[in-house]
Amino acid sequence: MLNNFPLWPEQASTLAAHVDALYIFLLIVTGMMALLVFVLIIFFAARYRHRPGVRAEQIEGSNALEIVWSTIPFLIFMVIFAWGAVVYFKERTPPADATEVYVVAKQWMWKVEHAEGQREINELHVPVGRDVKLIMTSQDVIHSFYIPAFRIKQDVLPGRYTVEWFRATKPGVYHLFCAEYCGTQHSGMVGSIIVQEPAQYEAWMNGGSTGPLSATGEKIFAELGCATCHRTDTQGRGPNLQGVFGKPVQLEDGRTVTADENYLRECILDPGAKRVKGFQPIMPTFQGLVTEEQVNALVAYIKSISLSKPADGARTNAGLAAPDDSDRIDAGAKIQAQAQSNAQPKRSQVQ
Ligand SMILES: [Cu+2]
Repeated sequence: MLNNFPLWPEQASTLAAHVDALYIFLLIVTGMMALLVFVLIIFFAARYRHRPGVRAEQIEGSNALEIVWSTIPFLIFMVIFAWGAVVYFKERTPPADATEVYVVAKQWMWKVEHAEGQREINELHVPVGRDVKLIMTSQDVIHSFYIPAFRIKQDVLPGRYTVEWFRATKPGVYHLFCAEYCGTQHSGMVGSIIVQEPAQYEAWMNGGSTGPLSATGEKIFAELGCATCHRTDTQGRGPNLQGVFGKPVQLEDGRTVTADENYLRECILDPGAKRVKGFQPIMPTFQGLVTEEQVNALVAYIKSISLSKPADGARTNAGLAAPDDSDRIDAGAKIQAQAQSNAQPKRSQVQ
């Protein structure tokens, strides 16, 4: 009987139990408070009811009572706050080694692309027991990627990436909903999360792929001519992109930003916004020239040339961060010097 009348969705991710525990705690606390209020209303109504010949008398306040009924709720609220913060940070912090999947939302479908190149629409295949990080954007309006059984939901915005992650704990097929009203067919913007045993998943993954997303990105990088400026030596007119991902980048305006997915994306679509120190504003925007999927592929490619050896990742990050940056800045200075020295002979030739 109770199986046919579930109170909440199945718990199918490592986060689900944490969210449910907090939710049940909130239900118990608020339920007990509501009960207390109702009991006191009935008790006081009976105890202090109007009686013939008895007059109401003024009751002075009680400091002890006020301290008690302020302190206890305060402590309960602080427990809710701290517990909620712990669950929130768990949900908001994808593990560093999570498998990355790109999601593009549009009216009214979900387009999914795996790092290995597999593409899906309104479906997402994932293996059980592996951390999966979704890097999501929208090509039109705001959507929201909601998997009730995993207890995760994240808005998907046009013009930037948002991220959510999960680790599925049970094979099965779970609902995917758009949870942000996004137009007439919003209610039809649904899909399935298909959680498979690792062997099954590998078999699915090996069928009909178009090649790794990063290889697609490399092809686009070449086709768009990016490589003519973003050279892998120090002679390029644009920054060398090898090893850039995840590192701090010094900007022309003095700020330092981290080269994450959103930064790379912004550099492709609005190159002037956060220009790297030492480089000229010569890069054209690719806004309107590349699709969201192509931007994802380019970002995946730039990441792949930064993180090619995950095993050495920590050492590379620590050891090369500073030299990389200074190389890039040196390169910029060299280019400026070159530009000046190039300009000189040209002028003399003209004369
Ligand atoms: Cu939607």
